[in-house]
Amino acid sequence: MKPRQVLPVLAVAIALLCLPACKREPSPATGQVPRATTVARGNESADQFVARVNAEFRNTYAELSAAQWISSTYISDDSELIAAKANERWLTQLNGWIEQARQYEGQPMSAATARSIMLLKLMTAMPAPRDPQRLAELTRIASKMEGMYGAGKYCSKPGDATSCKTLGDLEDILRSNRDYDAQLDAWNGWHTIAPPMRKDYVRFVELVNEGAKDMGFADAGEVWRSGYDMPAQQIAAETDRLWTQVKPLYEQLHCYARTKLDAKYGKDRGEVAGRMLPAHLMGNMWQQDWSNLWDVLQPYPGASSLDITAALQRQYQQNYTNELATHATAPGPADLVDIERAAQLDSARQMASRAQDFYMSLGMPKLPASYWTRSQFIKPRDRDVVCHASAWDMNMAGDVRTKACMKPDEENFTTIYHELGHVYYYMAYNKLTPIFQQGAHDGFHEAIGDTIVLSMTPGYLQSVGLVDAQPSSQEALINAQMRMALTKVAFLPFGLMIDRWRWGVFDGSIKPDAYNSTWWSLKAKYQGVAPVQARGEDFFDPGAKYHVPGNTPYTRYFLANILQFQFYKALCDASGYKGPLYACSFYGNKAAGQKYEAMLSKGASQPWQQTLKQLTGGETMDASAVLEYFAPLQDWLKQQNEGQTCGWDASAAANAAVPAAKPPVSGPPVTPRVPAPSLSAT
Ligand code: X8Z
Ligand code: ZN
Repeated sequence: MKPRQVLPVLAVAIALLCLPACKREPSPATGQVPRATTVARGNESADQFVARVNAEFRNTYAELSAAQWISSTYISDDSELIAAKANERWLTQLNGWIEQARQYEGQPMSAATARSIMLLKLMTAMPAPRDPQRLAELTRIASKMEGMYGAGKYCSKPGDATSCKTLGDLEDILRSNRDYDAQLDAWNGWHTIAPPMRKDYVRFVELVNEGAKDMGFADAGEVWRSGYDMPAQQIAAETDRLWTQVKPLYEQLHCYARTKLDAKYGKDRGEVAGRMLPAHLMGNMWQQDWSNLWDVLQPYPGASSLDITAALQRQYQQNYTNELATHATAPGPADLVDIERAAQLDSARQMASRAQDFYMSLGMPKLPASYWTRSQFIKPRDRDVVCHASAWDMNMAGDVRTKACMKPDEENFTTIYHELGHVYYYMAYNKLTPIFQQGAHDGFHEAIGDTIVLSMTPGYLQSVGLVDAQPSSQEALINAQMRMALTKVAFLPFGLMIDRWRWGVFDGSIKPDAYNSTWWSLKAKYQGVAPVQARGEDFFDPGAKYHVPGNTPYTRYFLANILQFQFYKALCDASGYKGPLYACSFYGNKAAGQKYEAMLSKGASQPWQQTLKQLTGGETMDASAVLEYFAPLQDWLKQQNEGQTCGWDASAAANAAVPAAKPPVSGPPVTPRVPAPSLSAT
């Protein structure tokens, strides 16, 4: 349910497919939170049953969202407990509905009712055991792992809190420090947060598998694969097919990046055994987005300037100056901290506002006033929070929010466009019955905002004052294409490998004693990246990626990275655009906006194939629009790579990673947990 899937956080517990929430309504007679004990009514028809489930769902949703929001934006033992309990009630209630639905198998019912019953079983990414003790254990572990990730810190001097760095601090190093050892220390440091989760994760897998079996699935991975309006086994083949389409493009990009890293660091350090890319040198903790390596990988320095980060930082400086000017007297040190934070918040809101402007230019509504007051835009300074960006529908009735720890840089800028895609989806389908308040499939949800990001062409960026007028040269085109490819193409194999790992973990083909080595074998196979030092089973590197402890399925992002090009092409067509695909921006085009809104408002009320057809004319996910978009870059990369042996030998690093190595001793954060907020403090 939701708190919508988009939100990872909640997803933890809640469902995976997002559900929307409803407005907070008075609970049943006592006015207390319902105890998830909904009972089947003897003579209820299937249609009546679904109507009741929708009403009950709406009734309990807001409480669950609120508990999850608090635990993500105020990590403490108490908020963790409250979230686990709320989730326990929700999953108990969901199990009850699923059980009650069995009586309608094979009975006549409307198509909408049949679809609703089918979706019920897929409503959570965390299928819970029927056994109440084990269900409660599951929700406790889920909340705990999410809290561990959110509060994770690397303390280079154990016991000295001043030496501790958050994920954001460590990502800053990977983003902008090109020193080999500094990057390695940041990368190793973040990965120290995960080994303490390993035991919990093993138990978590046992418990969700039990829940899946209770529902009649083989394992939790099968539940995840069943959400695509096709037989579960077919989605693996579909993703393989799509990957085969785009793999040659990725291999060319990989080859080019390796040449550049060799030139920068020397062949002995710019690559690792098997001609793979060193995990800590890609500008990103998980090597899923290489755009931070722009300084190393930019094809034609000086041919055009697409330095959006620099422009955002200039805006931030201006905000700082403005905030400073509001002080009549000379500010003291505490004032300066306040001023800095006020300027950060100004920048974050400006970025969100710029994103809103794009959606509004398509004819979509303004975000509600509560969005601006209730969202978390920047990292609070007094407590741990889950910084991983997410979008929330708190009540299925207009209380929509984003939660992020924004900084003024390009990645955060595009991320807020992504998050607002979720938010506009919520708002568009809020009028549907609660069970249908989900994406057509989860990849659709992830693709909405990214489609807008594809429309952020150099021309658009110039029109909003973020870059200067762009020359229309071949060099400028290749620069623009490379900028997009470092995000979109680099991501593809990562988008695939995470669930290749989890599907194997859930079906038992990857056993706990091979969690880490298999993780790296898959990283090698799909991404062609490898660690520079052995990562044995003392590590738990999957736990260092949010979606693993957060239990958010990941195939959605792979599918989204393909689908968004299909959506983009369809919207460009709808806008009447005629030129090459990569140059299209449908900013300001109401015809495109109407078509998009029509798709969003369908939610999950019909099979996604139908929804896709209404937008694009086709019923199949297909990567040819990706290839069409990047055709100039692919030609250019082939020329650049001429004479190189492209590709890599994945077995080389898998072997290298086998010997166990001791993790560094830095240990979990030494900072104590903050106390829970006082109830009267709101
Ligand atoms: O998790 C996200 C979003 C929230 S749905 C920030 N993304 C994936 C990730 O960060 O790993 C967007 C891109 C892929
Ligand atoms: Zn998302």
